[in-house]
Amino acid sequence: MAAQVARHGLLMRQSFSLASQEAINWFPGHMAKGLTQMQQKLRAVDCVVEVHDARIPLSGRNPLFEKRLGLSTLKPHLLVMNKMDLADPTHMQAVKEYYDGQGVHQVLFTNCKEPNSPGIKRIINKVSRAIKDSERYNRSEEESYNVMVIGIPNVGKSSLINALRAKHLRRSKATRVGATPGITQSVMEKIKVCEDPKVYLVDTPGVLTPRITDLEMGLKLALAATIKDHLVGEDVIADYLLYRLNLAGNHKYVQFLGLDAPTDTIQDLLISAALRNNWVRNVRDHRGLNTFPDTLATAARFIRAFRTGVFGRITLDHIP
Ligand SMILES: Nc1nc2c(ncn2[C@@H]2O[C@H](COP(=O)(O)OP(=O)(O)OP(=O)(O)O)[C@@H](O)[C@H]2O)c(=O)[nH]1
Ligand SMILES: [Mg+2]
Repeated sequence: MAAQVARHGLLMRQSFSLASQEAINWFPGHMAKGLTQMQQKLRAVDCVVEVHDARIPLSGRNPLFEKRLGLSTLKPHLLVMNKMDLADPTHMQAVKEYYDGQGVHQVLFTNCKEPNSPGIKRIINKVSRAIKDSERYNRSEEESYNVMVIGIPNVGKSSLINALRAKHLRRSKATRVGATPGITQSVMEKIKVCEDPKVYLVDTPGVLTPRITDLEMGLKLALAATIKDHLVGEDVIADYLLYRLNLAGNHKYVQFLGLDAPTDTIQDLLISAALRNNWVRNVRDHRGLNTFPDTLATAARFIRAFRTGVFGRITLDHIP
């Protein structure tokens, strides 16, 4: 057992470690194909909007975008931190300053669940400005903009397109959205989202870095649901979540799961919560019906609670 330390009234581990240090490899065919399609479409694009998850503002942005799509150099580029409703609002300014220092000057925070929220309202303006300010802008004949929306899986690229369309055209969903990563599987046809100016958005599949070797970054990406859960394991993701909540002194899970007290041991938490809430599995064998605590389903519930904001607005990255 690693050394423990008292924190917020709980004796807990000092750092998070895993028995297996294997890199996460998730780069299915549709991602490789998608990236090639994006490259091919790039010529017809006036601006690239990169969507990322505001809970992990620094972790997991795909370096392949810079390499293959030449983000900041080839096209005007806007970085949208989505799901701001789930992220700690006190970090927003620090994130903007961090990216400003990195040469990314256009950073916007959005909540796609609210098409009338301030971030969504500002996007079309920002896009038009970025295109007009770019050196390559020398067209006078045509006043329509083509924008490609890119990003890692499940950050809300398709939701952003639908939110803009709802806001500016009062039209319903045009592209499919889902709670698990890998919903959009190929580069789509352009979708009109605004009439004046005429703005068309191209939806693309989420593309993850092919090999995630940084363990903690992989866990943050998994907790934010950008990687399929089973690739990391619900029990491992739940353990990392528990570690992060305890580290922050956030013990809201005690009430949510019906526990007696905080704990830093995931198996204790899962078994107690499963029994308290009757999240059990019945298995019949030669002795009759046996009831087991369903720890995997409990882990999934615990993770889902984080993802829906039950434990509050939490940013997982440390902003320098
Ligand atoms: N809380 C919250 N949820 C959001 C927001 N934007 C999108 N979502 C949810 O996030 C999930 C993923 O949304 P999508 O729009 O499908 O994400 P995507 O980036 O297109 O995903 P892929 O196509 O799989 O790469 C869905 O369950 C959305 O409802 C947001 O601003 N806040
Ligand atoms: Mg999508």
